[in-house]
Amino acid sequence: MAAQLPLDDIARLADLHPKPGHIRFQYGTAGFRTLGSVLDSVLFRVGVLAGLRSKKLDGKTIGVMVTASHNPEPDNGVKLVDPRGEMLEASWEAHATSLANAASTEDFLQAVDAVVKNAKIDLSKPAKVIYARDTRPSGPSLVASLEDGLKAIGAETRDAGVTTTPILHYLVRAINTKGTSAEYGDDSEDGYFKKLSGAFKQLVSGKPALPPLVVDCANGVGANAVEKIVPYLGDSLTFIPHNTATATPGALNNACGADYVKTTQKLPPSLANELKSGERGCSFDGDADRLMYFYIDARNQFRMLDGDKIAALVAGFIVELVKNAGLEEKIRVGIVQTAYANGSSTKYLADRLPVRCVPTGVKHLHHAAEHFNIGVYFEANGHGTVLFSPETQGTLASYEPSTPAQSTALKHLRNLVQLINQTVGDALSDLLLVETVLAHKSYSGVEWDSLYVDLPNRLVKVLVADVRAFQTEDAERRLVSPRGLQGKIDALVKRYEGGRSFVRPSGTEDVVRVYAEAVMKSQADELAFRVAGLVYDETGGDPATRPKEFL
Ligand code: 16G
Ligand code: MG
Repeated sequence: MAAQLPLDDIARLADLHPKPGHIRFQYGTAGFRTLGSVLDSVLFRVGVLAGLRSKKLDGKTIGVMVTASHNPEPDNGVKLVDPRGEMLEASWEAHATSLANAASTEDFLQAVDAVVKNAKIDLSKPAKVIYARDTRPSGPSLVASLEDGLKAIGAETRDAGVTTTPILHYLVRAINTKGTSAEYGDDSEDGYFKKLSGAFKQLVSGKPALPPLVVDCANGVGANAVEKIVPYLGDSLTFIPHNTATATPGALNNACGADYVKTTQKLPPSLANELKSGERGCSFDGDADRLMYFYIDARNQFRMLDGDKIAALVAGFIVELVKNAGLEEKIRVGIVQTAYANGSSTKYLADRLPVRCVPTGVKHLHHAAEHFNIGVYFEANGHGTVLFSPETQGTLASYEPSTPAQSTALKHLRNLVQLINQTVGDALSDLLLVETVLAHKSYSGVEWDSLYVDLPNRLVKVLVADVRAFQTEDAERRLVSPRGLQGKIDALVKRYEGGRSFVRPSGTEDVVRVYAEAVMKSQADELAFRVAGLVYDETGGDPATRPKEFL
């Protein structure tokens, strides 16, 4: 007889985690994310779902990360990690949403049964799940709810404790590739730190050490990772960690971290006296999968080096190594960006490399990057990584260089494969990557920044009656609905020199986002607010209550 669902166990435990009545949950770009205090039932159900996902994939280990990234401390969230360490396959997002919204235990059992049938899951397969959480106060109780769900479905579990999102992704891939030719590393934090630091030390060996690097840890779990990697790095790189108060209530992501830097385009106030003219620093977000750099220029002004600048720096370096290794005929390097990429970065990169634009969200960038031999992807917000296709890794492993210069470049490329966390954006791995390039090029922030000059830009959010009325095409660069609105935006944009603007519904908040750039800052601001005004008027906003800044 085919294996059955343990309905009694599921029902008994599900009763302990009832769904709050009036909330509708949605597995979106960032998994489930909302106030931590209302997520108990969601975590239980995600536990059951993770077990089913593992069974579906023949007992491969699935990851579950409990985090709300750069959101404020009262928020929390959860997302699943597929066996190769990548985001949950998109077709399962609907299963997650349907389980999360079942109104009662009985409805939940039916929803589980429907997923089993719909996804044709063989229940006799084992279920294996590894989970972790960030430093949020709501984490422990949410993990307990998750554990109940995993117990209900009979999963074999491993608790990775408090760690960063990218370390959890690394562990998932390391576990699932153990003993295969694609072995990713030892499946422990120690394995991760050894892999990254080992490659970094080789890459910078013989280069003069860079000045110490200020790291803003957002008062989040990245602080732990930074502290732990220090002994592995030895004197190859020195950190000056800041915002490491992971136990201080309310400190997480508060006036610090990568999202603060990107959205305010300012230095976190806590670093005000830490950086002198010419010095560089960087910020992680709350779960350490985003990285923003910055420096103080000769006029004592803060200068931001965002994901686009990181992409330009890193892609340039990799292209040069591929060429120096004599592999440019064999290995095609490409870039993936979103509509948020600064227009100057797109121009700079497109003059040198193939560039693709995709919708916002890591899964879109990641999949597009897989189509290149080496795919570099970064969102402007600092989330990104570099993917080396399996064939390219094979080429790098077997290639016989014919000159000493080729041999050196090849060695660097092989070390980059080890240094870069290819499962997902990783602030720590990306930091080491940036430092590698700076060391090789003897760049300070100034030279790096001068690769191209950012166009001034502005991001605005608009509260509208119904976010779902906004639909886009062309990688979110154009609106198809509400009908007629795009035409008006086009007409407005034409009036601004170097103008570009787009409107898209957020995947993580109930708002519409408006981005604009232009040659002058005042013009970028004006364009953003004018477009926001159009959005507001078009969609049933009462002109009398129209926010004043929308001109
Ligand atoms: C999430 C995404 C990030 C994206 C952001 C957009 C992942 C892991 N993270 O944080 O890539 O830039 O959402 O948010 O996919 P928005 O839709 O609210 O603008
Ligand atoms: Mg994050």
